[in-house]
Amino acid sequence: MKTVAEYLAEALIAAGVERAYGIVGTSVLDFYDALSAHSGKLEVITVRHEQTAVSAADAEFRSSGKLSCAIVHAGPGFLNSAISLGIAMKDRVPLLLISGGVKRRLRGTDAWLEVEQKSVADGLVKVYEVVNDENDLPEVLSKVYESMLTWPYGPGVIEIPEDLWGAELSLVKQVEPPQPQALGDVQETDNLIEKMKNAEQPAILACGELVRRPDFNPENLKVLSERFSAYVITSGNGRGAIPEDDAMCAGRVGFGGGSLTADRILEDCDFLLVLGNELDDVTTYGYTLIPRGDVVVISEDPSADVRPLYYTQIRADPAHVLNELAKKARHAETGDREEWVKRVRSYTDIWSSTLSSFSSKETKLVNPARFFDVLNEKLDRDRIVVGGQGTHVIFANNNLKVFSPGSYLAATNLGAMSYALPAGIGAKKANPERDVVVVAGDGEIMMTIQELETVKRENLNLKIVIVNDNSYRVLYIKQLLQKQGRVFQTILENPDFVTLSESFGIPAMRIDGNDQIEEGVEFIIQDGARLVELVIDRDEIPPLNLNATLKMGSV
Ligand SMILES: Cc1ncc(C[n+]2csc(CCOP(=O)(O)OP(=O)(O)O)c2C)c(N)n1
Repeated sequence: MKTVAEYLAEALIAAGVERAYGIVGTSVLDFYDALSAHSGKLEVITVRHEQTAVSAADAEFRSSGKLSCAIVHAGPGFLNSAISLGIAMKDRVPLLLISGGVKRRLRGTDAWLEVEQKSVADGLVKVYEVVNDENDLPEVLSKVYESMLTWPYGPGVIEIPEDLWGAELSLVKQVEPPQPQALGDVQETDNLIEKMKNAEQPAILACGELVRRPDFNPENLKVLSERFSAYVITSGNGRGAIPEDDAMCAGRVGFGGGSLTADRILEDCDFLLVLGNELDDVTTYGYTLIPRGDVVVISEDPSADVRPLYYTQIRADPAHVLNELAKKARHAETGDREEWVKRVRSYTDIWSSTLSSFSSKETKLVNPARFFDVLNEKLDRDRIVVGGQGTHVIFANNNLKVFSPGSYLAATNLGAMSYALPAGIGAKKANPERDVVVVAGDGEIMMTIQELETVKRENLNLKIVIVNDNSYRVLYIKQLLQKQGRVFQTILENPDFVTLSESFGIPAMRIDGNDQIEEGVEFIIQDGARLVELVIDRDEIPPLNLNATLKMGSV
């Protein structure tokens, strides 16, 4: 006979879950005890805040496509995980959260630890199940897997009351996550090929929904794009759908680190094929920068129904449709689009020269763009870049390229600060051989700085760059530009990041001049965890589509 704790531990292992991140508490102590017997197969990693547990599990899926797990204590532990559940939900990332719950006999008595967890989770998770009877667990597990891994993907929670862990199941049934379903032929693909053929200025928007699908094949995106000179622009989640040094990749589109080339293509194309769920307010600067041409969205995401743009929608798995389209594109007549190619080249030239003039600018303090340009050259091609929320993420977008799907991680659609370091931890655990770089602002990192202890204890070879402008700069800049310079509550004082990092046992270096850039990059790429603080001037506005950004803020 297996107890609930033993059954769940073994079921997770059978489902291929390799790691669980969490913080222990009385409500999950029995589960920890069961897991201790399986540590060779399922590694348990203690973190220093529950939001880290969930975002680390989230980052594992984004960067490796494998399901991961978090464990939290009832009540306070669960509440601490809320922001990370929201981040995963908005970016359509599956992960399993196991939460303790109050003992069944105390439920509804306003007991110690008791809050309405399920109500709190409403809208933050795809599925929330409370197990009331030990024999329900296999069915609950199978229901949760099914829901998390059916599009839209999202986090799932299983709440287990403290008194249930030791109960023995009378029937033990093996439960595994569902296998992806192959879909039948999509009728509309001939029609789409015709639209591509007839377009003079075609483009493709690659979204998170495309890259997260198991059937996504980047080669096919390249074929479709090359055959029709349909430039690929991406959302934040779609970065790496096509290598960012590929001639057909025009970069990330939209607010918070878009390339001007991509923004212009979005506006100018006469046919936009959207593969996925993110023709949204982020990619269109709050719908102020919208495609002038025909738009077809291929998505199974419910958000496609509520977006205020008019377009044709085909409900289908975008990866599957892409594969069909690529097959047909190989034999289709594709036409000549010399004018379009020339025009895009002129956009690219303008944007490249804007970026390089910013990088070569002599600055009072360090020029962060130049630092990231040098770092970009030194990292392995299969690097993973993790960005925070704020102006600093512009550098993670503009100056650090990624070359494969799932290689750029950020809380794109919740727009949440505090994701970068937790996600860096999960990404590195799941990909120990790959370079993982966390790009965080001073405001961003101060929300989770305690996780340096996890980085040290886990001996993670993680690279952390703090872009320190001693401010919540994105809001500071808005106050300068939109509030007639009335700066209020956006200037900060920070600890000495180098001493702080060293106190955790992580070697660190401060760079406050451009003459230290080379040395700083050499320092950070050394083996082992390293932290570099870039001291920058908050008044140097980085390259971005300022007009679109300001317009977005004013409507
Ligand atoms: C959890 C959370 N709180 C507040 C905000 C609003 N916000 C967005 S960016 C930002 C400032 C970020 O500061 P920092 O990390 O230093 O980045 P910078 O803009 O200075 O590069 C704030 C307060 C948010 N997005 N998320």
